Amino acid sequence: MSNLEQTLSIIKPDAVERNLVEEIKDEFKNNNFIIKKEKKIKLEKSDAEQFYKVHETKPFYNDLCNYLSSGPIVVMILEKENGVTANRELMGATDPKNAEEGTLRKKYGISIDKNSVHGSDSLENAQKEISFFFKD
Ligand code: IDP
Ligand code: MG
Repeated sequence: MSNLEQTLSIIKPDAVERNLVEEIKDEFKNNNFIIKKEKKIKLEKSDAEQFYKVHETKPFYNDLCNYLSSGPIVVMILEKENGVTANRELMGATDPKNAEEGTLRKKYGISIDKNSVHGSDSLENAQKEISFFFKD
């Protein structure tokens, strides 16, 4: 049975800064994701704090929010069969050091904070994150 899912992807400041946007979008397209919507934006710190609210008690929360709001990002709605999990698999582990060969974070990530991409971790969070960035 078909299980088409939408998920939220972000190309983070480190990757935008290194001009990797087109290359990373091609990775998604080559892995049969459809980019339904996309926009390049720069967040205010308060936006990043709201987006990463689940992490507010973590020691890295402040740095994380400073980082995500430090430069332009590209946010996308991706669609694919089992899209949420498929995107997490394509991204690889949070820390590029632990990411498997061929994953985006292995290929492009610099460090655990500058790990190039964000992807929703569940269908419920995907829906929340999509409506956070795309209001219609
Ligand atoms: P995820 O992006 O793989 O879903 P999360 O645990 O949701 O990972 O963490 C959100 C982001 O916070 C990560 O992508 C990473 O950039 C950053 N982060 C996670 N754990 C650490 C840490 O221990 N130190 C610094 N940054 C971290
Ligand atoms: Mg996460």
